[in-house]
Amino acid sequence: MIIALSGGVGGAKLALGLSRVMPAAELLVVVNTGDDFEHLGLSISPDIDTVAYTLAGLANRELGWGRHDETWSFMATMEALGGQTWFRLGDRDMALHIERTRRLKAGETLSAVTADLCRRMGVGPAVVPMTDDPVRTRLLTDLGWLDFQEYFVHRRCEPVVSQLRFQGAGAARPHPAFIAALADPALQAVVICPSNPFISVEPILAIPGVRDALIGCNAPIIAVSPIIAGRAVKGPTAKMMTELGLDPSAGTVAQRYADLLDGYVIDHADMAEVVSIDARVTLARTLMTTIEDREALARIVLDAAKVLRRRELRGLRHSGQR
Ligand code: FO1
Repeated sequence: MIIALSGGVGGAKLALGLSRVMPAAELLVVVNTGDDFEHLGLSISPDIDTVAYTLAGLANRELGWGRHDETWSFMATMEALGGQTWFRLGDRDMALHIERTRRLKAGETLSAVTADLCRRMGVGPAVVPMTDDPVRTRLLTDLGWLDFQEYFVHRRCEPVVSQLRFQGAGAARPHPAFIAALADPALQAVVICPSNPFISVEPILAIPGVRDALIGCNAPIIAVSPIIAGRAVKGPTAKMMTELGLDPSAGTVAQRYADLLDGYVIDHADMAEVVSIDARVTLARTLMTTIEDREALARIVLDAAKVLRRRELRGLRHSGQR
């Protein structure tokens, strides 16, 4: 059993790589829901959809979100009618949002709807939201507090960020399948995917009980850096780090995960950071352009986890050696 913590496009890429190099039934993808929002009367869960479409082979590879077989008549007509079109919703994608909204309104949980829709789309691994309770990432910027998609899409990550809040996280209960998997003796690794630490991973860690369950689990926790040579592969990670007064580096991300990490995979370009990272570091090509890159990085992560487990079994970890 492998658990992957995922958010955003980078997370989905590695989740796909993992799903192709191990038995899909042994992979549990726990997804950030802090990006979720209500828009045009629809309940939208972008990170769940990005993972689901990616694992189903339906994702738009250029955009990283939405579907590849998409048409845009609904958006064009919304434009003509003066409706909101800043958040692009394709015609096929709309079916998912409308059907999920209907089922949530009928009282189903987000995880129950997600599991069924993933099954219908042919997704192999289990995909669960970090919680079935509402959590919403909000950002304090030079324009005041913004909801996540308002910041990320509508304002294209341009506002200057000084604080983040995960509204509702304190009252949220981690998804039971997530907590059960962490307590499962068959757990072999927890992989923190190369997602933005602030907006994709920390909302998951902010849910009461998650950090303790991670620290208490008997498998190595290994993260992949979302930063290569001081730059984010995609999205506002580096910009956010600078605005939050942090050095935009692979090492800074490791510090954010500090007490959780046993292993950390960084790009060859960041070799100089190895000395500053308090985890067992593996150097790799972490830029995932092709499907082979996704699979290769996934294999490296799983191999690094095996080494960490062997060393732990030999008790080296208790002797303080890495
Ligand atoms: N991201 C954009 O930058 N522009 C969009 O218009 C957009 C639409 C969209 C629709 C459905 C969906 O599932 C995701 C969508 N995203 C869009 C991506 C989304 O905002 C981000 O992927 C996450 O919220 C952050 O990782």
